[in-house]
Amino acid sequence: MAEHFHLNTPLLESVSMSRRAGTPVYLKMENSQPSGSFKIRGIGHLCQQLGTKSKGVVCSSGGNAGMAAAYVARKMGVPATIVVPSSSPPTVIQKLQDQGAAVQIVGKVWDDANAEALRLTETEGLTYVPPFDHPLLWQGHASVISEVAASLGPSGKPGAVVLSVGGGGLLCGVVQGLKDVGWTDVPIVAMETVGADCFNAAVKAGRRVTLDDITSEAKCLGAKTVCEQAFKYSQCSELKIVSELVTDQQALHAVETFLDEERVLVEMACGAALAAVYSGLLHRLQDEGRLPTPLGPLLVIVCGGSSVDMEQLNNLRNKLRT
Ligand code: PLV
Repeated sequence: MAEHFHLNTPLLESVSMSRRAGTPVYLKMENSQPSGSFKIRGIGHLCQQLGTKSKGVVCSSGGNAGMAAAYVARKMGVPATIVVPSSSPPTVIQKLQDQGAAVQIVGKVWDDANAEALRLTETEGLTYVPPFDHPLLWQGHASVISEVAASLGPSGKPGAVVLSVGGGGLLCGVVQGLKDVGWTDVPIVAMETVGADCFNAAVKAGRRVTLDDITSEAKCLGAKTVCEQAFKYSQCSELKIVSELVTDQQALHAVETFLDEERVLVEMACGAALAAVYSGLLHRLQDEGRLPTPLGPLLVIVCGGSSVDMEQLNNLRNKLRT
């Protein structure tokens, strides 16, 4: 069996984003993972630790965790059941089936699908693969930072890391990675969209809160409650985590600009992070003294995502531009 399932992804310097940000911008291209997103790092690691003798895995997902679980299960020769909410576009369901997974569509948002996955764990004896809330996932995701450290070399420490937050698994993994390489003083800009903002809501309330609904089109950020570890990190004085929101329009604009300038199509979930650069948010954070000026090289985790194609992009344009 392969040592791990993920790839060491390219770290690209973006000239056009650097010009906008006023500092070198490095893109960690997680869109080029075999499953289309960073999720394979954590899920590959978790499945290797838990799933080898499993009679099957079950994963609840907004789409991308499911893609990673289906890919890994196929490689391990283990059956996979992926439970997705009805918000998942048909293209994702098709891609999951192409990976050999059995797909169940349950409920309106990820939380509903997750309840069904947990039920199947009990009734069918399947191994539960959580999409964001497990220490083994975070340990797997942490490799994204050790790769960056290896690529940038000893003098290449980032000035800040920009990433997207759904349930908080990527955030926890990046914090873990920063700890592993001794970069805990590097600020993290944690991006969400308005309407898929469970981390921002928790930071504002000073406690974890459960959103009433997911109203953003960034469905893969659509967990109603952030995981406890992500909230704990937000309260930790040794870390600097800046939680920020963009609108769906700003996230879509970022997806379109990224496609134009970098020739790569990513999901709205990823557009949220890219919008930190394209919307001018970083400059505002610097003006407010919440990020240093000058800022060192900016590391943007291009988390990727498979829930997008030209048709989906056109649908989003029509929906968000009316
Ligand atoms: N998506 C999860 C959770 O959905 C999933 O099941 O696929 N960027 C992309 C492209 C993602 O797919 C996700 C999570 C994130 C960012 C956020 O990662 P997280 O959940 O670890 O904070 C409900």
